[in-house]
Amino acid sequence: RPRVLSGIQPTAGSFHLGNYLGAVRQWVALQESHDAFYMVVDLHAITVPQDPAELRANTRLAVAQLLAAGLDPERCTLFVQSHVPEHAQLGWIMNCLTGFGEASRMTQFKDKAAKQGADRATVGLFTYPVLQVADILLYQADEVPVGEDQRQHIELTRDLAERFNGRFGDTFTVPSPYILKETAKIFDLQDPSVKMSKSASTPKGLINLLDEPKATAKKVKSAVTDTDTVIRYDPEKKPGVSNLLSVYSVLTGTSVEDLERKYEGKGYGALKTDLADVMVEFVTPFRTRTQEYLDDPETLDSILAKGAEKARTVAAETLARAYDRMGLLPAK
Ligand code: AQP
Repeated sequence: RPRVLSGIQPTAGSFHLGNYLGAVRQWVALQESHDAFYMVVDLHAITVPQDPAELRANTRLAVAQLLAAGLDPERCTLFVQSHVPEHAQLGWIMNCLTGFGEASRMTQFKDKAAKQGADRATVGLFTYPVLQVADILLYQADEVPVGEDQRQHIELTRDLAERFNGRFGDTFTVPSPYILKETAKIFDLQDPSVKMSKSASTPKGLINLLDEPKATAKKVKSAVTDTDTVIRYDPEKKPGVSNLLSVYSVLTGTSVEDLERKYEGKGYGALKTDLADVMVEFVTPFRTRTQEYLDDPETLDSILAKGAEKARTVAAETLARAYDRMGLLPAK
């Protein structure tokens, strides 16, 4: 079985629709066909200021949401990044192979640093893409299911894997991104020229899966479209409508062409009302299931303990090989 690995940050509390459609949904599907490793990346969450109690609560909440979304601990390895110390250890090795200029070109860092302000952005934020490289290479992942915004980081991962292999001998699998075209980038409902994002979206443009379903329906109904009236998929000319069609299509398993036919001659209001219903039907049981997992912290912790143990077995073996290849003297 080919191996997949991916992670999600516990920063925001609720996952948003972009996280779910761009990444988590694929994770659920891939656990059937792949040897799957999925983690909550708490070490990435501390690259920006955070509150300790909130981080702890949000880490559990992220795990509960992953289970509610359909991850099955019998079919995948689900763990918390900081429970596997090899991430930080291989992260350092990768830092030592990354050029300063190379790291400076990461657009996500530039965006996030700009938001923090130049003086407040940390070195951790600067090197977080390199930690992500280590996250992936530790598990010898073949594929990495992510949204489009992560493509540059997967490219960096490939470059560093090849660099290490070239210098020290074959050690790491060179991974490929697994990005589905339809859901690669879900856009802000109020500004369909930018991606839906926890930090950049306006509250009205961001669908948090754990929000009150009624509030979610309202956001869908007030999504920005255009002054035309035709319901047609055309991301260039009609980004708002196209975004709604993509979401609708994926959540219901109906092709975009079928949706275009269904709404021929109908107005945007009809599309939005129906999509609002689809969203409510999706988020209502998701919220209930998330709460059920949160109410049972012992089960959650035992899932994470087993996950960390399985993850460490693989990670420790890779790290030992990398240390050895680089010439670090083994401890006796
Ligand atoms: N709008 C999106 N469309 C498709 N995929 C998306 N992802 C995020 N936003 C979209 C994917 O979700 C996964 C987990 O993301 P993360 O935990 O790394 O969070 P993030 O990417 O930092 O999420 P945000 O909301 O985009 O945060 P900020 O505002 O901090 O930049 C990833 O696979 C990501 O591609």
